[in-house]
Amino acid sequence: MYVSRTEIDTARLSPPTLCLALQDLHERGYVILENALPVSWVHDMRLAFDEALLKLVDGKPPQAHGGGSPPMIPPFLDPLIIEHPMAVQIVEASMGEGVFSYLPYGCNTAWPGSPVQWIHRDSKHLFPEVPYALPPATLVVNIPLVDFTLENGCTELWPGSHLIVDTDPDIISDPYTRWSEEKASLLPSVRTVMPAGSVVVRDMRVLHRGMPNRTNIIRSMIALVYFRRFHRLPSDIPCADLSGVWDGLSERARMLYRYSNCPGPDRVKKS
Ligand SMILES: O=C(O)CCC(=O)C(=O)O
Repeated sequence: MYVSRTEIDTARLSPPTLCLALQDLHERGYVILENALPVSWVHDMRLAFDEALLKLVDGKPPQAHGGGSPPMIPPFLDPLIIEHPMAVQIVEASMGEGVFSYLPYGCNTAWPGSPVQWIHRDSKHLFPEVPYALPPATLVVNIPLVDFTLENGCTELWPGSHLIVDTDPDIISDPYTRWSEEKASLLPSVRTVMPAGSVVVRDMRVLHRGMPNRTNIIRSMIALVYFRRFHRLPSDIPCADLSGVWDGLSERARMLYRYSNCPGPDRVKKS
């Protein structure tokens, strides 16, 4: 969707644009903000990523899809990547404040010569046992660093497929079975033809696949995963500092109480 000059300059979507973005995200399963990032920024970032990605494969590009992470140093920690204001605005409007992510983020890379991927979901339904789709619990933000075209393998998506529920948990638990191929065959798909520097927010349950890159350029796309807050403890629960006793707890206790033991910003009490 189109983002106005004013929205880009103020780094904030207007209420009507945000409303349309959320409608796309919830109905189609993704929203694309075209040209959200400055052309010169994208150009420089692409060069830095190409260099970092090539280092990860020792200068020998595999003819495959890859998911390497760049080192978490400048320029890869640029706020326009790790906290893109309009992406975060959409993510928070959809999943609530207090969403969280992790570093390093990834970079979906269709190396020249890469083949077609399996159709898959990146996340399951949070409650696969209920016969209806709930709002998203995980969203991915993608930033293509090159123009995405049919020739260089722009991603194929099945709009609306995040809403498909399947009451057989054995089938839905494996995204790489024929289940996804069969479901996708019932729906029309789209290709994400879009300019470099667009910002995509996608429900991770949407069926999708990487497509063949028939060019000699590296088709790179930044990928950051955001989680809904309820995967963590509510921030207003007072927690004991367990650092002195942590090592003496069982593995199961450490797993059960893993968020109690990190007195980071997430544990700061709300004033
Ligand atoms: O690189 C692509 O086009 C698709 C990436 C992908 O399959 C994924 O994000 O899970």
